[in-house]
Amino acid sequence: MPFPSDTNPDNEVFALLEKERIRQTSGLQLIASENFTSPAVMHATGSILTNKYSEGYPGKRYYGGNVHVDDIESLAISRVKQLFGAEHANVQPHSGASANMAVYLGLLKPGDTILGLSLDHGGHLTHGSPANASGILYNFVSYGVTKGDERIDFDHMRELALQHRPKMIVAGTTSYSRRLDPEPFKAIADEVGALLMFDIAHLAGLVAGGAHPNPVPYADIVTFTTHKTLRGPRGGCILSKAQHAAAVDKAVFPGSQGGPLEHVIAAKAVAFREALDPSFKVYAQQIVKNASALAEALSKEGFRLVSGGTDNHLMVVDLRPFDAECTGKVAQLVLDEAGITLNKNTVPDDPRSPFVTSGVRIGTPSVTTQGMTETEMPLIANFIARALRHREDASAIAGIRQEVADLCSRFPAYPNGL
Ligand code: DSN
Repeated sequence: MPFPSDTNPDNEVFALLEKERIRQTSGLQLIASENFTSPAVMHATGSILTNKYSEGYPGKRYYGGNVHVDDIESLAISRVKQLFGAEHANVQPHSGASANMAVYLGLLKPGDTILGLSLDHGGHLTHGSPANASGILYNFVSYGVTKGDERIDFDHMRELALQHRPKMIVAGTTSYSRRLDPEPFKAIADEVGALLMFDIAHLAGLVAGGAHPNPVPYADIVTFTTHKTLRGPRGGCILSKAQHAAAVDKAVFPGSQGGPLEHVIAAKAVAFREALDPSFKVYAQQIVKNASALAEALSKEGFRLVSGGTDNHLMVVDLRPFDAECTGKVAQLVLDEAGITLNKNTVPDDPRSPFVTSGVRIGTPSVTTQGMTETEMPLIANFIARALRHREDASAIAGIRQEVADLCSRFPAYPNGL
């Protein structure tokens, strides 16, 4: 029986997909949590595995026909364990949020106390935001960054840990530009007898490529997404010490998820193999070099970098010294018009709401995948500065958009097409 789309193609959806392909490849993608994944990863994501149900784990499935699925999931598990040196891996979480919630479910009880970095100082919704299930179900206490150097305030965090005796400490960030050394987190967790969870959603590719310290030897649990610096498909993953393996697996399935997305798990396996390739180390180092160069160039253009700069793939830019009237919301809209995609972001203790903000977050994973280096970063900083200075001038913005497109055409994300 033919599929309806065989004879009546869905031009509506596919025309929109084509527009999105053009948007992604003709503009600068500077969202720190995005990347261009490889054609091989996309191929696996769009593969025949989308047809298959496979609740359970390799060798212990509820449905038949999982012989090849078992091999694929086992491959993903063994590759990711090798990549990070982990004792146990669960590759089924649909996302980073699902991974984090499964960890809390598996290792804690509702109402337990957890320490997490506050959202407006660079943490994540699932690190205890009152708007998120993590903050609704668990007693999160937030630590933050210092007012002076805008780096994690470990003295205050230790005081909070001694005062609240958390069951778990969550280390991990979404908009924090500095190294996250595992040792101080581990020391405080050990002092108060707390479990240590590291959420390296943003940093996974840098850790895999050796450009950032690996928390796996220190932490009870490490969670991450596979689609950011790691450059895989959209999805999540949990690594743990062997002693937590059964609790983690039970919390993912049947605790919080049903059928795993085996097409995405196949794509994760492909991405893990790519990250094991020696060239990935070069890529990870280049992301960091590009971020440093971009931060320096933005400073020269008059922007203030939160914490003064970056050690990783991203920077948070405080727009106020550049132009007190230019909010993050306005900057995001203007830069969109100029073909530069980034996101508004609060700065620490931002007087403006998260819908308006005083800053933007900028990341270099995507432009680095395109092959840009330190040479191109001052150009990008200049596009951003000029667009924001001339934000009322439509022809100036159109001109910058063309310059952006010209730059991107010299660095195609997919030189062999898609
Ligand atoms: N949305 C992700 C980010 O942009 O950092 C976090 O989940």
